[in-house]
Amino acid sequence: MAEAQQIPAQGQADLRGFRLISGHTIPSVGLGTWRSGPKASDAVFIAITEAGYRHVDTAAEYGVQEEVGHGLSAAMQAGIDRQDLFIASKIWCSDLAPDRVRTALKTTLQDLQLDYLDLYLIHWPFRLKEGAHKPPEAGEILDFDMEAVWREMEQLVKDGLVRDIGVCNFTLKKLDKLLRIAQTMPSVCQMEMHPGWRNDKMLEACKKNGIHVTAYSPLGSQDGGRDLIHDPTVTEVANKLNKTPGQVLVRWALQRGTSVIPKSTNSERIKENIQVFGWEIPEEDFRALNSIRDQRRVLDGEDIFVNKIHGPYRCAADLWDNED
Ligand code: NDP
Ligand code: 1BO
Repeated sequence: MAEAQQIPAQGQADLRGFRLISGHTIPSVGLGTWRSGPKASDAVFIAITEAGYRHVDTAAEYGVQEEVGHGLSAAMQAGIDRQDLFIASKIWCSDLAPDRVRTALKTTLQDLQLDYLDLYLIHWPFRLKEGAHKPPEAGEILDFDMEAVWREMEQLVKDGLVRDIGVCNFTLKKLDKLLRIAQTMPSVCQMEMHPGWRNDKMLEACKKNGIHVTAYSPLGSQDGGRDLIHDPTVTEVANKLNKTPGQVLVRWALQRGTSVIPKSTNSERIKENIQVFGWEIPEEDFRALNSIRDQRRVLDGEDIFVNKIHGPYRCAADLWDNED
């Protein structure tokens, strides 16, 4: 069985883990599971038992929580302690109403075969009617009462069902609103981040407020994403350091102080993506990666939340509060 990627007691010195505002530690490299399909079970098992991952990222909306649960359960039967794992999931937009939060979490826990989550995130800050179309039809975007939903998330922490709570896909404006109403601080903000979309403004705002950032789609995502693996700057740095482009992209995220959740269902690439410790990207190469032009999101949410005619969001910029 693979050694865990041990988190040193002194914290984040070697970037294997980051201390959250709650005092808990998030392992810096996690396995993403979006679009992993039926392969999610094996991927999770291999990641934990052979590659040394201790952090898995999933979501109700990914439709793979049962498979992830099988993988986790098999890993625990093989001798991994639950307390050594960090499992994150997300509440979907159709459950963003105070009276639905606890039921949504309970379903997630049941699917994952767990009795608590390490991290529960608001997947997107928009409420959808149950069964909403993609893109939404008129009337399928409902009012999102952020304060009432956050109170319910806070209660999950108090009840020991969730260790930390957080958000994804927030803007400065929405973060500011949340910080004004929160009694329990968001520990984590998960956002798209890679050298093709650095999103420095949000990273700075989170750091200023003690909120840890997890970088999603670190390789440029999949199925119509951006091919950062073959980006000339990334491949040049990888060749120079004798690392793979995937490793350079994951390490870049760590050196920015973010945890990172590359998705793979391929056992070789799962192992490759966590071989990012004990070496670093030198300053000049880090700067080169930070200079990649054509900064743009891969996942702007338009397909899920924009109705160009009826609104309330008529274009992607509306979703991001015109901050990009
Ligand atoms: P990634 O940026 O992680 O890229 C995944 C793609 O890269 C897959 O096609 C994968 O294929 C391929 N790949 C993996 N490793 C390598 C490698 N070393 N070399 C070459 N190709 C590789 O995409 P995601 O968008 O999936 O983001 C990662 C995770 O972040 C998600 O799975 C999800 O958990 C989370 N996420 C969260 C979001 C949110 O709204 N909060 C939004 C989007 C993602 P293969 O599997 O065949 O290896
Ligand atoms: C549909 C959800 C986007 C990936 O998290």
